[in-house]
Amino acid sequence: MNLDKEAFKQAFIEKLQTMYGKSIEGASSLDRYTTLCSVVRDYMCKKWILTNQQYEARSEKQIYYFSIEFLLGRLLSSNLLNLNIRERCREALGELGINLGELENMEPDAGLGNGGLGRLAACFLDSMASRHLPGHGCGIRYKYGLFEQKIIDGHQVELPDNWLKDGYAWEIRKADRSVEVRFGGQVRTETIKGRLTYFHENYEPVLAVPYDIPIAGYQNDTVNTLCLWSAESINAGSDYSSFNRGDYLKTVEYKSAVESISHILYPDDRYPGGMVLRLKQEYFFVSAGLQRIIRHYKARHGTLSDFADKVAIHINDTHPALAIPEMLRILIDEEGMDWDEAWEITSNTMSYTNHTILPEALEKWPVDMFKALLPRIYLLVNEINERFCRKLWERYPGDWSKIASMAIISYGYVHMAHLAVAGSYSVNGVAKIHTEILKKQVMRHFHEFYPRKFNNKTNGVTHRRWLLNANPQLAGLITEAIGPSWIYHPTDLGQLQKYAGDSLFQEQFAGIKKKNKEDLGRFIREKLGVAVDPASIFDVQVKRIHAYKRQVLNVLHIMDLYNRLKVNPNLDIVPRTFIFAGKAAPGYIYAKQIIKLITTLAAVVNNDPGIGDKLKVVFLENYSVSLAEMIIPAADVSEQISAASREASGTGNMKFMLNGAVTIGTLDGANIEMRAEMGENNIIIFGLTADQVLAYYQNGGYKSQDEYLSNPRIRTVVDQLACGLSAGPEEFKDIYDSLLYYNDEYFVLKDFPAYAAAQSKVDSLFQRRREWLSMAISNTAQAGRFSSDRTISEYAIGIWKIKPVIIVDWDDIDLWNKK
Ligand code: 26V
Repeated sequence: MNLDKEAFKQAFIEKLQTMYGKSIEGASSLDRYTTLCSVVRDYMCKKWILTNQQYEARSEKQIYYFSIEFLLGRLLSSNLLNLNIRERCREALGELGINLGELENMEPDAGLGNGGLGRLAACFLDSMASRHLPGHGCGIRYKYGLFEQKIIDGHQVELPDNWLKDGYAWEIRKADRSVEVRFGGQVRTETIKGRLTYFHENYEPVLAVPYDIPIAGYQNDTVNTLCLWSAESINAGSDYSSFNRGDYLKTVEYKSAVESISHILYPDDRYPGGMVLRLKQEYFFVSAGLQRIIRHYKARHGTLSDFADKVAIHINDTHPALAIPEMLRILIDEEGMDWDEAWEITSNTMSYTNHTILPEALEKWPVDMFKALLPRIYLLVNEINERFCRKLWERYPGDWSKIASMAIISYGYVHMAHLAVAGSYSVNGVAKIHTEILKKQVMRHFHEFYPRKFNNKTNGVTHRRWLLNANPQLAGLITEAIGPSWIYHPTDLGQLQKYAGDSLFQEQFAGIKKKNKEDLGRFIREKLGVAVDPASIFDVQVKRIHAYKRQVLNVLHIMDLYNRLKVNPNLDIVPRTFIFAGKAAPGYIYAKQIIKLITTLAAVVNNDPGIGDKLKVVFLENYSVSLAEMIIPAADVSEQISAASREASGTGNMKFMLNGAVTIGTLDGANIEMRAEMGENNIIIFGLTADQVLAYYQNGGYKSQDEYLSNPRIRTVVDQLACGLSAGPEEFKDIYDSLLYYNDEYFVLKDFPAYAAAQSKVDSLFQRRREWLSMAISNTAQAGRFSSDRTISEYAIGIWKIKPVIIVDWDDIDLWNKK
């Protein structure tokens, strides 16, 4: 399809007529937005079909990325960019009297993720398509994404995120590709022709309906697929015994129980023990995804014996680890393979990424619950476990404690990480230090047993969304200076390094930062009624609210700064605007207290006439991908201050670096590799190292009261948590107690002096304007390694063994020839 400006206008007008029976004048903004998406989707569809045809025809290996979260954010703007029709579209709409930016802002965020893990999956989809890789996503089409956060009287209040209420323009329901997923019931065995055969009976069937979303690569004709599954009840009248036919109420109850599977995304929470629905979700999408992939493969190839040479399946954290026993089930029960062959194919297909070492986040399921919900899968996990433990016994005869610590089923639980390691050919961490901690500590026994499975793949982010799209002016300046090659080869950003000290370039860079800060400043004023000064340092910490990420350390430092300003109003500091955003899991009381602490501090500081413009604190509600796209380009300082060893990688840190913010951070996660790229003069590092933190953990922690008693600045701010800032001693009790009475698990007080010193360094560096700008430019210049294009190429070569498949759209080439 040739989509020049006139053709676009025509298509838009016709679409509006056929979809809504309206003219442009009579159409609402929502009508116009939906129409635009529909025109863009039509344009993608041809390339989508072409991509699938060419993948089939060339029979190259494909990869399916299984993830319980895909945090896509908005797609209109990135689709226009990737399809290279943005300017045409803007002009055409302009001639019709329609503003493109306004329509872009109509799009709801697809917030189908909690944070880093889900956003990483979305960046990977963009990079796979942009690097010509035949790679697709498989997940759940949650009716409600992560809750919408409102701040009311300083507290977080959660509202349902009804993102589908006006329909979703990018998805296509493929009802004919639906499959059945089975829960509960019993397993009966029978020996048929000498073979033990398993029959799953009296189960509850659930219909899994796929919704496909096209994922366009950057200006390259590739359109991959993200398949999200929705749970529906199978029509009444079909034959299953637990369904009480003719009973209307039971039918309705059953229907809503089934649909609840894809109803809502679970927030990262301290799992209060087994949640059946979550386990159902995990099995639901994995089973549906595998059935679709295997069915399609069999239809094309007739046999599954070469499956692992043609298909790779990636398990994003342990949530999809049931893909391992589910694939065995399909191969053994449905395809009649024997165990050894099925195991060989399965374990050569699956690879697994670990995303956290926090012990409370490692998934395990009570055996009784698992067995009742997934009786056949349980038997298979049991068999995997027995065979695995037998091998361990051969290697470590008599070492029961080691074997028990590695078993897949032990002490009444199914351990999902153990299952994932045993059933995959590759296990990777997400930053060098994280992988080392996995190998040497958390999974040391597994590493000893399977040394060659373990490898590192440092995370990345798509520089197209996070720089080209989110910060178009900076992208323009960069292209003016070094040409556009960085868009395809992000390490070419390194050519900017020679401009780091160039005063003309510095001023242009500073001008863009200023403008982004003004835009964000206006937004803050509109939302919160707080006036912030764009000349002040914009110091930003935006991410999930978690104890280990240490928003509390940031807050205590602001309190300390405030106290010092009260004592000495002439204290020589650069005015600062501290910006926070992030959601707390609804059941995580401590994290909710942090939010209340920030908003309480903001009310005190922002309304103190003695402080004036020197200090401002803002908490922006409902952090999301689209809010991040506005905040990050406006940041001067990026706070990456997790307790060392606790943040597996971080990816926000990379987005800030790309946009020329200077990081104040610990030697944790990818911060370490960022420092290695840009050099230690361009990042401000403080605090305990991971080795020090881990050594403290091994010796039962440190005595936080010593810090409290010996440092008067610490004492003052901690006391203020109990009285002074709070409405009463109960208000911030969990935070206060964690610091003083529960031994400060995340070393907030221990790192406080180093952090305060690092913050003064930020202050003095910012005053040396040229030096600061050189640091900021060096950050952007050295950020290329943190593009997810690099990451995804490493996965493709090192793990999946897949090759790029260049999609050719002959029509485009004909058009080109005619030009
Ligand atoms: C889950 C939970 C659940 C229980 C309560 C505590 C807790 C803490 C963290 C998590 C997150 C688990 C998985 C995750 O999102 N990890 C993040 O993955 C990112 C992408 O690899 C990485 O950059 C982040 O450092 C890592 O935290």
